Amino acid sequence: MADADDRWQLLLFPESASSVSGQVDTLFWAMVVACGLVVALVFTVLLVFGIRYRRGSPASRRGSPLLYHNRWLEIGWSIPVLAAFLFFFAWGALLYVEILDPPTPEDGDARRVNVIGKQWMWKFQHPEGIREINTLHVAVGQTVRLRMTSQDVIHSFFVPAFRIKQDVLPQTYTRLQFAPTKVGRFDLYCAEYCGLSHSGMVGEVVVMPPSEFQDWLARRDRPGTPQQDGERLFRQYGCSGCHGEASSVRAPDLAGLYGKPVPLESGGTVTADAQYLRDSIVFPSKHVVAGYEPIMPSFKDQISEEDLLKLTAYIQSLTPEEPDAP
Ligand code: HEC
Ligand SMILES: [Cu+2]
Repeated sequence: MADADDRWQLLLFPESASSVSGQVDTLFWAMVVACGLVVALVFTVLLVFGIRYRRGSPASRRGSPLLYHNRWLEIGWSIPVLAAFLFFFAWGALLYVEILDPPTPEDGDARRVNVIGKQWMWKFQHPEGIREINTLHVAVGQTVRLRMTSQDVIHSFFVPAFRIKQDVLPQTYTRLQFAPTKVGRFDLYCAEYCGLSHSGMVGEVVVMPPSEFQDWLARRDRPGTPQQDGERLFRQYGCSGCHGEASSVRAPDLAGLYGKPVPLESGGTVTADAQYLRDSIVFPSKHVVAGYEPIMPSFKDQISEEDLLKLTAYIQSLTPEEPDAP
């Protein structure tokens, strides 16, 4: 019976277990209170007038002239309402930016975990190379940065206890980060209807004390870090044939590229973030680097999402000490 009670508690109001969940809850309750006040006002007036002017009541219905328009009354109710909405908008926007803001060095080292959603599971790869399906192990207090993409349709990564949710899209890298503040197991859902077994696309985030997490890491096989695998793939797919130092083809040097602005042949510049690197491989003609011929072949449908994430991680690692851009 206790279990059933816990379940209800969880569904109605999940516990608060990340560095931002308290702030999200404060905003939520402030909105509930604001809406509650409006409801109370409307129903009080409704009730008072309903009773006062009920059929047969002796209350006077004449005396004051009929009022069709009163400018001050209209300004008086529209401006405060506008101000209230803008207040909640600003509060929500600031909090949203804070949740997505990259962690600063004071936050300590963030762990980069790659996430791939597919019908109907979550696949994770840790920076050490360890893979997991539907379960993500992390250490309490450490910021975790997810780089997420989908292998098929749109999914959404949702951990109610952390108050974080982000769409996971095909052909696109989205990101999400969190710093868990409590040890425990927390539900992970797909929050975007994604086909027949959408409701089965669930998992959990297991938050461990740091020392236990280190033990957990140590017990796992390490098939190779994403960077190491990416370096191998870079040769395997023939990228090094053009981008390598010994190449006779004129192709840009990828060292030092990540996070920098890239001038384009079409004019303008783009920042070489993870999404740009992915696009460069899958849709090379989308952004042609200024001063180069568009000779790079498209690798669309030839490289799996896992391998694209590894190639991206490898190219990213060619830029040392770059602040952890998206
Ligand atoms: C046939 C030669 C060739 C091959 C093979 C090739 N590239 Fe390229 N690549 C180019 C050229 C030329 C450009 C610059 C023109 C452009 O942007 O399309 C380029 C651009 C890029 C860029 C953007 C560089 C910048 O400075 O902004 C990235 C990233 C990249 N390639 C990665 C790869 C990866 C990863 C592979 C292997 C999967 C690969 N390339 C295979 C020739 C090649
Ligand atoms: Cu899904």
